[in-house]
Amino acid sequence: MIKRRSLIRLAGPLAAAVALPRYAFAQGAYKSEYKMSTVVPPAFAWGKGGEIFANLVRERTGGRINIKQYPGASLVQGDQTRELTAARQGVIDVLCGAPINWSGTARELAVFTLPFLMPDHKAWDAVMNNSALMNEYFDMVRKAGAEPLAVGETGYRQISNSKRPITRPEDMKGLKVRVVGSPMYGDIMSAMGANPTFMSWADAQPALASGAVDAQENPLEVFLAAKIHTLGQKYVTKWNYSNDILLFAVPNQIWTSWTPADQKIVREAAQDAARQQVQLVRKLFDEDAQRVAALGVEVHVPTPGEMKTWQTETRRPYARWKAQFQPTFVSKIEEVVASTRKA
Ligand code: X2X
Repeated sequence: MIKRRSLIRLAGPLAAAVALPRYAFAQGAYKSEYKMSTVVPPAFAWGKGGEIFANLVRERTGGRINIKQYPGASLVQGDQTRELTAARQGVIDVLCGAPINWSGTARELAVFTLPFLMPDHKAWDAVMNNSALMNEYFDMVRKAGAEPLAVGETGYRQISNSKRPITRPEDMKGLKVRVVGSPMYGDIMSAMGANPTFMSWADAQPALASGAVDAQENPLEVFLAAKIHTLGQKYVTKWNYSNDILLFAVPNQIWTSWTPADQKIVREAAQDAARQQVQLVRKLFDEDAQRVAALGVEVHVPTPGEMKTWQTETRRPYARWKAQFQPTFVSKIEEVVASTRKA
């Protein structure tokens, strides 16, 4: 098959030369289906964000842009760390994911997950609503090969385990903790004396069930939706140590194939979906400790003193990873967060 898209790419400069609107050519390139990857399905708030987005786009384009959701990162055989690479290669057409998963491909995009960087939603909102900051971040996304459309929230990540309540750093010693494919999360767990093991979300659940690992960290809405308590996880500590954005983005080669009018529709749909998704996550966050406790899980909410200890424990990996991301950008985030502490 002759690649229609490569013909169109050739036609692009020609079209510009004869002053024809480029989209007259691009329009022919529309696919019958745009494949969107999400790690979790719509039963989870962040999978739901993807579903809302796809539905809005379908409605508002009259079906011209038909986004189909593939949960379980199934387009990359469950290996969520390959999502961004697959998007660059044309295997994934739409991203609705947590950049922490793409640390191996575009490390700097995971900057928001630095430990205890944004201690609460007040800090989080101040950062996300700071347009200068977010424009700078969006430029990093563009450099990584995708057009950023909107950001939602995957949620504050909490530790759970099968062995004992975690209230002090000593309690972490020797615990085998499953983490996602982010070396930073591995460093954080090692700094606390635990033994991190990297595995995908698909592999994590059997590993918890068999006892191959003792612990995991995820937002409690994920803990609830995936029924992690049935996998022997009896203790939860709600320490809000890290929170990632949910990034809605479209790889450049797909983005530029759409008309400006459709780009606008898609961007607005992503923004609307992100807003709804954040509302969902926040509502769940407010109730999650109670709901998890109702399942017979022991939930510990750290005291302010305990929170200070956790922050001290993660100071070293924080400094190391701040240097690995873009340190000046991190400093700007820190300033915005600090301004919310005074108010
Ligand atoms: O794999 C995980 O832990 C999950 C679902 O939270 C992510 O995709 C980062």
